[in-house]
Amino acid sequence: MDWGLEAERRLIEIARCSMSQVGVTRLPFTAEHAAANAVIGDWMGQAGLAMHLDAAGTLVGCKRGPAGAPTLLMGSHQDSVRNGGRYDGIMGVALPCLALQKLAAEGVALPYSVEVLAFADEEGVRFPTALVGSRALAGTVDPAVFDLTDRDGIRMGDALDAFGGDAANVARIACDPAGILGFLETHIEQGPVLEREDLPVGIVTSICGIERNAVRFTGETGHAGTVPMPGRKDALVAAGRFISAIHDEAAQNADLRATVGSLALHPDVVNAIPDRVNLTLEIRAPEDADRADFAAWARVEGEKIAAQAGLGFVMDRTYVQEAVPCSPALRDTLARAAHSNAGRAVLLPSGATHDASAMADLCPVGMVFVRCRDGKSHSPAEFASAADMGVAVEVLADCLRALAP
Ligand code: HGY
Ligand code: MN
Ligand code: MN
Repeated sequence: MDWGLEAERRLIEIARCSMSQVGVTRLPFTAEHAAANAVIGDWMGQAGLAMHLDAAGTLVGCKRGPAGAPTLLMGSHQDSVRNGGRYDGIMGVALPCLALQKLAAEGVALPYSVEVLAFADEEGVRFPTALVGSRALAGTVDPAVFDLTDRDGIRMGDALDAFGGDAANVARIACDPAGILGFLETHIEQGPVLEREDLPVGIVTSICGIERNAVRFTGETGHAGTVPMPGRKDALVAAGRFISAIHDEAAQNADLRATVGSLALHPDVVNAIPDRVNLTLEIRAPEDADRADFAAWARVEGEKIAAQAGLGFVMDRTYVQEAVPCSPALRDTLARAAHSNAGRAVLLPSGATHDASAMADLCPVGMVFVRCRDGKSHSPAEFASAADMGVAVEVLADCLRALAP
């Protein structure tokens, strides 16, 4: 079998489980998610895995090893952003299934159990939270998240229960770390490094830390034609100065990313001065200290800009995830497999977050990146080649053979 071509065929097929015609939109606990799980169930069946849906809505494919042997966890998320690509997340479900199918076809019996996990919700697009499936296995889910609602006011707990999960008993699926060998995630790189290195795969060293802040500037509205320019308390002008300062300051640190991804103003009419601006400030960095320092600087800068114009300023952190180092042992095993299949192994940090970020609270984690055309992701233009995915399947298979309990 050409494992890369089969991966491409499978990802084209499952991309049809989408609310959108342009790109992939597959949100958790929806009809599209159910349709995708039917396809994933077929992949798992072909790999000889027994399937079940766990309380957090994760589709679990399991192959038992010798009695008492530990379990290696693999997988990624089935959900996407709106109008996203057909590789982000779901590639990390397809490729482990193919690697296990390949090993079975070669008669390889692994000395440990294996589970492939198709997590329901990593992106946090439908509900304002993320990583519910991986956090459930790590035992770190805050039960309050099940009361969060989507745009239609549907509670995440109700959506999960209606889908076949069991929000009230999610705590029961937390894994015992003693029985887990580790978690291996395969993911499209979503960046330009492997293309620049002209390599099909790379091995991840660490996953960035991330925090999200809700920021508000408060001024005074007034008639656009009668209020003189001097002395205006224009919230949007202050927010604009803040956003420019954020961009210029973040550019001083090559590893740090700061993004104002959403903004809303009030009263948002053509002939009135904005008196309120709400925006989100997301900060990411491989080092948590750099992220914290930048957030502290941003707060002082926002207060200074607001004070200069006599405006109010509020900055509240709404989400934080610490930076996660990958396991050196898993990293080195993956690097050896990458070296033997691609001739060279490049190590790189991940600027995107992943389910591995949450699984690191449970067990050692390792990640394989697959080359991403033009570094484009969270877009219909996202693309990984069949040949590169074929190399990734070989890397996974070699890593599985090399791992010992
Ligand atoms: O935002 C991220 O890094 C991930 O794609 N959820
Ligand atoms: Mn994503
Ligand atoms: Mn992803």
